[in-house]
Order: sequence, then structure tokens, then C-alpha cells
Amino acid sequence: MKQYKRHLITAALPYANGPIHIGHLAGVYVPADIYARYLRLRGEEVIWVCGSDEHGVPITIKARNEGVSPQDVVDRYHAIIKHSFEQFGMSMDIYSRTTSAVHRETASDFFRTLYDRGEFIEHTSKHYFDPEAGIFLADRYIVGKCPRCGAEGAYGDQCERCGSSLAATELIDPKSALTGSELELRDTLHWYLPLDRHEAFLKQWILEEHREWKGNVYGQCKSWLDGGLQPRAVSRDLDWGIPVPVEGAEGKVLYVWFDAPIGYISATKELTRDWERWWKSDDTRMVHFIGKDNIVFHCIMFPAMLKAHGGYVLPDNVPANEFLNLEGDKISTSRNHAVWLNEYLEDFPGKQDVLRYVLCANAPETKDNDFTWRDFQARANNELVAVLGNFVNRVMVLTGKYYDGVVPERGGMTDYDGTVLEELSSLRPTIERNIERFQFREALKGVMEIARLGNKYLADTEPWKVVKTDPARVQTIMNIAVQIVANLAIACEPFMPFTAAKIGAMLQAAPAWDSLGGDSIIPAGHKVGTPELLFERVEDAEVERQIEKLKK
Ligand code: B3M
Ligand code: ZN
Repeated sequence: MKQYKRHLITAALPYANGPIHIGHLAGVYVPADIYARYLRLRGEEVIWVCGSDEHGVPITIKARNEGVSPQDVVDRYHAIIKHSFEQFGMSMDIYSRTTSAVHRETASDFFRTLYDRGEFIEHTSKHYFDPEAGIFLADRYIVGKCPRCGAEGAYGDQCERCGSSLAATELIDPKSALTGSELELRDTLHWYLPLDRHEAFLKQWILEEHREWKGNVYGQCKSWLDGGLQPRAVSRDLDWGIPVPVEGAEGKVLYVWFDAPIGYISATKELTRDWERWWKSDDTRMVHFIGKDNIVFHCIMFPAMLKAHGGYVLPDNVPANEFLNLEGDKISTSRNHAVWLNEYLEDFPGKQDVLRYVLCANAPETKDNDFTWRDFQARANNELVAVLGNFVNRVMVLTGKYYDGVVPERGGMTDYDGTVLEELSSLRPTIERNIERFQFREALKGVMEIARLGNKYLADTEPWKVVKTDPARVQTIMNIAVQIVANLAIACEPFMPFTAAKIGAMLQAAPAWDSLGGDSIIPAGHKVGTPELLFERVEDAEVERQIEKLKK
């Protein structure tokens, strides 16, 4: 395995046409945050870049429906999304936006470079025109029946039902999403990236050199590559976007999927003058966190663009997740079947980590998964409250009660103590290995194992009984218990940063990742702070309210 000096992490740029929901968080941002936090804790050099995707048809449709400008729409949602990310502790180094001046210039230059090198094909062909609106339509402006799965309401670029990427002309019985009218085919000029020219390279690079990619990602790439790649249009007839920077391209803008991934580069430029060190060095390891509907763009199209341009790093891994459903049904913005982060925060103030925990424990890593409010409640109450919160609380309360918060000296250790400490240290490599393999659910189980081990240790050693007969023994028990709490403070950080900070505050210590697995993290004689409850029970009424809300 190649030695890298630094990690460039990207997470899909959310469309600024609505707030963020739990599906986004579970599939993309929670995993990216865990990974970025973990690498930083390991002392690696990391940047995590993200931002709002502010171009594209969905935004113009929304603006039209609301009678406002596209800029109004993206300004509003960019602020909401950015705020939600901050609230949920997403540790992005920058959250930028694709309407920024730096991005416009970067994307424009990128296009121009490829254009000057002859990397595009210019081609006039028939595109759908809405005679009623008097404009060419593309992508989501066109709806019809999916030629692959037969679903109604498929878009001109993609069927959301079966996930197929489509050309508008493939749709059966296409209609204008704006006016509902029948469409005419008219001639228009566009620029195409001939993906077929990059096919041999992509086959070698992905199918041979990246066999380690997740099965769902590798499989999707393979089926694309086996099917043969076609030239792909990188411009659109639209009045919202980055103008195509060549003569005779009036009224045409860059296709949103051409400019959006370049947003990762622009965001890095905005973050640091040293951006080339990240993008143009073989020492950089780039990882794209995305959902499965973005695989083709991040594994085929963007790499082809980067390769055609030359000089840029390609992703080392693209750990895409599958989808999260909600109460047995697809999450849907249009039907408002979603849990929006801004609303969650109003209903469950201060409970960001509970959601982070549930979404990670139930993440759609290998298949689509279902989020249910009952499962949310069960995990909150039976795992966070009963296992993690309970253990930490018992240790803190007993330490306060017996020793006035001063961590006692350890005396002689029993064989059982030794076994527990050994088990504790053995959890670290498991947690690390799982995070490094993007298996965050398993990694989180490892973290909870620490708490389970702690609870079992207390239940087996019963310090509250022994204290009456053998106080010296209890000193050892409580010292060990405090060390287990310290391990939890460390291990929780990537997954539940707010909780880790609370445990740290209770311990009056900020142990480093390096000491994870250790049995002497908090020295005897150190005074800890006062106990504070980490988690509260989620009551039936709260969960029923949420379920009701979804039915409305
Ligand atoms: N905005 C699509 C999405 O949210 C898109 C991602 C862009 S990443 C460069 O699914
Ligand atoms: Zn379909």
C-alpha cells in the first residue's frame, strides 16, 4: 500500500434547493465526519472540503414555483444547510458554495483548458423544446416514463426509482415539468466529454487497480464500463449556471455535474493558498464520500475530467453508501416524507449525538436501510441511556461519593482485572481497522463494547457491596472503571463529539487518541468533575408525535 502524506476528504455538495434530511446525514456526512475526525485524531494531515451545489435545474424550478430568483433560493438554503451542519458538529474545514467568484473562475478555466486541448466534441443535435415556455428543457425539466423500470415521473437525467442515469430522449412519453406540454425536438449545439476516449484508462484504473473499493461501488462502475461509455454533454441551454466560456455559446451554461465536482477544487482554493499541494501532489490521498446515485459522476465522469485536464490527483477511494428509507418508504422531498435536520433540532434540542449514533449504527453501508422512530427510541433508550450513559454515570457518581472525585490508587489486581484490561486494549485495533475500511457501523459497535465491558465489570465486581468489607479492593475497581470511562471519552469522539466533550469535561481531562486502549490514562490523585447525565430517555409520546407528523 502506498504511503500518503495527507488526506483530502470531500463530501457530496448538497443541492441548495431544500434543507438537509437524515438520509443525507446517514449516507454522506456522518461517515465523512467520522473519518475526518478519526484521521485528525491519529495526527494525520487532513482537510475536509464541502459546500452547496447551487446550480442545476431543481433550483431554477424551485425559484420559478416560488416566484423568486434562483439566487434567492440558494442564499436561503445555503444558510440553512450550513447552519445544520454546524449544529450537528460536521467538522468540515470549509463549507463553500458554487456561486462563489472563485468557483466560477475555477470551473470556467477548467472547461476552457479542456476546450483548448480539444478534449470536447462539439455536436448539434435535437433536444427537447417546450413550445409553451419557449425554452429548451433538460434534465429535471422533463418527466416521463423510465425506459428501464417503467416508473412514471422519471426525470430527463435520471430515474429516482431504479437509479438509472438517463438521456432525456430515452424517456417514454416525455412532458415538460414546467408547463406539462408535449415537447418538440429542435437542434441545439452542445459540448460533449467523450468518455469513450477514457474508457481504457478507467477500466485499468478502477477494475484492475481499485478492486478494494466497496462492492456496491465497484459493481456499479463495472456495469457502466462493461456497457461501454458514451460522450456526455457538459453544457445545457439554461439561464442559471456558469456560462460556457467560448464564442457563440450565448444562453448556454456548464452542466451542473461538470461544475459541481470542480467545487471541491474551488473550496480548497478558498480554504488555502496552498491548494495545489492538496490537488497536484501524488502524496495526497483523496476520498469522496457520496450517496449511491452519485457514483457514476465521482468514479467515471470527474476522474475522466481530471485525467483529461492532467496534473490532478484522482480519488483513492469512493466509499458510497446506499439509501436510507424512512418508516418503510423512500425519503421524498416532494411528498415531505423526510426528517429535516432543522426540524429535528427544534424537536430534540441538544440531541445531535443521539441522531448521529442512530444513523451510524443503522447506516446503509451495504444495502438500503430503514430509519424508524421506534428504532430511534430503542437505540436511544437501550443503548445510549442504558449502556453508555448508565456506565459513565455510575462511575462518576461512585467516584464522587467514595473519594470526593479524586481518582484512587490501584492496589493489587486480580486475574479478572487483567482480563478486562486486556479486552479493553484489544478493542482499539478493531475500532481502527473498521474505520479505516469505512465500516463505521462495526467500528461504533466496538465503541459500545467498551461501555458494555465497563458495565459488566461493575456488575461482576460490585464495588457498592465490597466497599463495606474491602475498601482497598474498591480503590482498584474504581481506578479501573475510571480508565474505562477515559477510553470512552476518546473512542466516542469521531462518532459522538458532543458526548466525548461532555465525558472529557466530567473527567476534567482530554486524553489523546494515542492513549486509547490504555489502562492508566487518568493518574491516581487526579480530581474529576461532577457527574452530568449524558443522555435522556426518549419517551413514547415524542416518538408518536414524530410518526404522526410524517403521516400529515
Ligand atoms: N448536488 C447531487 C446530490 O446531492 C449533487 C452532488 C454534487 S457532488 C459534486 O445528490
Ligand atoms: Zn427506472
